[in-house]
Amino acid sequence: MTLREGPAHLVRRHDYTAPAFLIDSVDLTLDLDPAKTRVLNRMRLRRNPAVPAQPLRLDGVEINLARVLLNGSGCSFRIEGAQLVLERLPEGPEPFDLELFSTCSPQKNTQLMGLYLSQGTFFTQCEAEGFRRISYFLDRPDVMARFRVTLRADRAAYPVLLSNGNLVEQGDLEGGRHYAVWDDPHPKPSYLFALVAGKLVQREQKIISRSGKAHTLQIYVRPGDLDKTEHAMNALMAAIAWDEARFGLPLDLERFMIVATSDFNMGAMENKGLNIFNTKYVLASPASATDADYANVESVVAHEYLHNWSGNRVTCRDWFQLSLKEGLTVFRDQEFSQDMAGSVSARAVKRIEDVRLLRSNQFAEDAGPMAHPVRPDQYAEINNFYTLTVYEKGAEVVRMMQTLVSDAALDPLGRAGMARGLRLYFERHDGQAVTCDDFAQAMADANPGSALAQQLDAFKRWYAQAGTPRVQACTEYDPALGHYTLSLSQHCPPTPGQPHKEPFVIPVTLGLLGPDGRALPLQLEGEGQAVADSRTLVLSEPQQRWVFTGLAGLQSAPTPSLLRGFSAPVILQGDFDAAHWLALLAHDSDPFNRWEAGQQLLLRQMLAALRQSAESDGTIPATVLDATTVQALSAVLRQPGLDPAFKELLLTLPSEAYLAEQVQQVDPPRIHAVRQAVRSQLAQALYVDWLWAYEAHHEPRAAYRPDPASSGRRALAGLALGMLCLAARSNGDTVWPGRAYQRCKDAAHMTELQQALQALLHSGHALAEPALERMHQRYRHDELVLDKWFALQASAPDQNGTVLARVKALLQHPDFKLRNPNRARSLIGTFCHANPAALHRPDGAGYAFWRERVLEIDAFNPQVAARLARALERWQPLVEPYRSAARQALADVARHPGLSPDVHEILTRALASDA
Ligand code: B3K
Ligand code: ZN
Repeated sequence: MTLREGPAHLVRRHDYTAPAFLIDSVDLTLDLDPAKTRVLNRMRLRRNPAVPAQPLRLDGVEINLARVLLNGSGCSFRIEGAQLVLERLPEGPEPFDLELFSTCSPQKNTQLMGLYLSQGTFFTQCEAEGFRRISYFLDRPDVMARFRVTLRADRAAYPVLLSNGNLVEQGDLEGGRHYAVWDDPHPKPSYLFALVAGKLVQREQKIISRSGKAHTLQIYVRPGDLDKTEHAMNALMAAIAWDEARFGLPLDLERFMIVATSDFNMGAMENKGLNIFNTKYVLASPASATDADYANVESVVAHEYLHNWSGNRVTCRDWFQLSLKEGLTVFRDQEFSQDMAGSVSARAVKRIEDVRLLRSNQFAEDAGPMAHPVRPDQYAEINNFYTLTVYEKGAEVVRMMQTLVSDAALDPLGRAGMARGLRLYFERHDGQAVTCDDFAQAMADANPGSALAQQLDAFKRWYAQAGTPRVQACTEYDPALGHYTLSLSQHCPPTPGQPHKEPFVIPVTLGLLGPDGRALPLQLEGEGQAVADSRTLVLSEPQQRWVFTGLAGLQSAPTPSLLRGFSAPVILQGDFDAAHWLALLAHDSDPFNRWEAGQQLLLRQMLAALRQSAESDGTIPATVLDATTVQALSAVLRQPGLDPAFKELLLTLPSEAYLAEQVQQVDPPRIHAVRQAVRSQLAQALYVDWLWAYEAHHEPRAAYRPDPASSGRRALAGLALGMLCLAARSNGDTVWPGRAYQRCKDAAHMTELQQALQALLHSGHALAEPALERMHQRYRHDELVLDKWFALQASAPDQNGTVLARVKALLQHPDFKLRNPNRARSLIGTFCHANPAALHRPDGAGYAFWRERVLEIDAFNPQVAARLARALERWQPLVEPYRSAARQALADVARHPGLSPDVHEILTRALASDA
């Protein structure tokens, strides 16, 4: 493999050393110009007394250095690779001044790291290592400095000039230019630096916080987008109030700004006081955003805001500690969204959605060549480690801590313990750059005597060991004694570089159901009385046994409801039959496990059909689900008093990605066919139920509101419409497709339009074509809707291999823009990541397409390319001919000269798993 920047250099966690120099203050002046931006960087530095004397090494990439002054005079320096090295510096502990003058070219910046242009506006992205593309710096998170920033630019072209902190001065300059000076009172690492300059308009909101302080909140967007910012502003206000109410963490800035850009590598960025967002997570109007978009805006706005404490006030010592801020902040945004949702059932819906993502995608990551611990041990390119493991599994680790510091009797949600832990963490470490160990220690120290404090070292294996643990459950019942024995054992499969694992500390929340479905009191051997009817056991040995007593009189074994609320990120295994899952589906008081029971019933039978098809001539049985399951699902659908959003989740089949994770031999088109067969079966078998569900939940004239109850009704109506169109395909009905088409034409909002169009596309109806055409006509000026338009086509079910041809044709569409990450992801990313049956083709044409796009994108944006490269990393469990063809495609890309370190790292890992 040949690399653009020489041999890949691995950064290792154990090599960490403290910085030899510290930066007290930075005074930056930027003369903004698209072709050549001039940067004057005046720093006050001093030696770190804790570190032996050594030269100063500043990082810098693709910048032209013109001048270096030490305490105002010229000095000797040298450039060594991507570092500016200064040897002869004052020896004492006193601070000294360094002045660097350099230029960079924002208009040539296609990788969208550092300072770049998006539609004529300047933006920055500095996390993880983008600041070094603006000026030479100690570009590492444990160097925190006070920033003062002067921006100068042409007034007409860039009327708005923003940076972190407070605006302290502004005015005109000669030649039609103007300037603004921003001062950030909070010391921060360079990755939190930001600037924006361009033609923007803003929505402003003044608020008074609980403590009586006044703050100004602003959301900056392009002219014309202002009417789409109300939802984001509401979310921001809610997040501010929530963090103060739940954790006592107030907004520490007079001014808090969000700016939207349509060219962004990821979702959003938590720069201090100046969050920069992908438009996708700011803009929302009923006509252009779906319910899912509204929910995402709310949670991403909250996530970035919540970073203001978890990430900015206390940051990471080094990038291996990324989950310190990301896992914790995902946990916090999940809790925020749950609290916003309100009802027990709406909270459960959010939890189920989060777990669904974790299990279908993070578990896959943990089982593949990119498997890494929540705190990785090494990386070539840190941008490759902004992963589901660091984010979502990291959040589960924090959630388990919450469970393990709770006093179940007094505080079943564990909130008090968590709040104590966070309070101590922020008290202890405010203003510091720390490690995951520091976080766990604060949680334990704030909760002495808790299960976490007792087993802290063992618990921390969750940070160190990759892979998804399996928990095997065995049960036994002695009716004569009324004793119920639960044995749990654990093991975790090997992952790259980690052949053997130590046992994890696994909280298992559980309940027992009696034959009538009622919860049984839980009394363990040795306890004087039953404690509760739901409690948490802690599995920390390879194998453990618990005996529940006091069940005398119970003739048959209770039904165990294990891992309630998904109390740990593990795979639960056990010899549970259909009756077990049917009992939980009908009676479990834990909504998560009730949903899980439905999924397990579906999964078992889908996997059986898959096996049967693979072992026979390949035909897929038309009837996959047995009558009992169909009946049980019908009962759930019809059950009064059950939340429609919950019903929709329960009746949605396990995803193709999740099914693929359950088998050793993955045949993506076959998995797709089985899933389609089950959808058709349910469409027909529950036809009258779907009719009822649609009529009862569809609200054509209701004003759009994004709350969970309304969106839940819409979700169920949308599922029903999809099923009715699918049933129409078998029974020759034209009424429902006609109705769906009509919905597309006069949809009251984007959720309805998208659902109706999806119903046509996923039932393979010809009316999908004119509907798509209309959608394009109506929305051709709305970037975010165009993204949906491309994505809808890239994710359509493959009929005779036509999707690839369509996707290729769409690459030539005048609205397709490869350089815009959102657009590239909507077409190419969707096809490669979210349409497995279309990507994995016997002729290998899907892989050829993947290979060409990875190379094409890598030439200008390695981060986006590396993400796309991951679409084939799980080639190993594929059946032939896919397996060999996918491996060949990976090897072909790897052979290509001039790969970015980003893509190189992904390919090296993927091919290293070639056993
Ligand atoms: N911290 C940023 C992610 C930066 C990604 C850099 N490749 C957004 C977030 O997690 O809040
Ligand atoms: Zn984050």
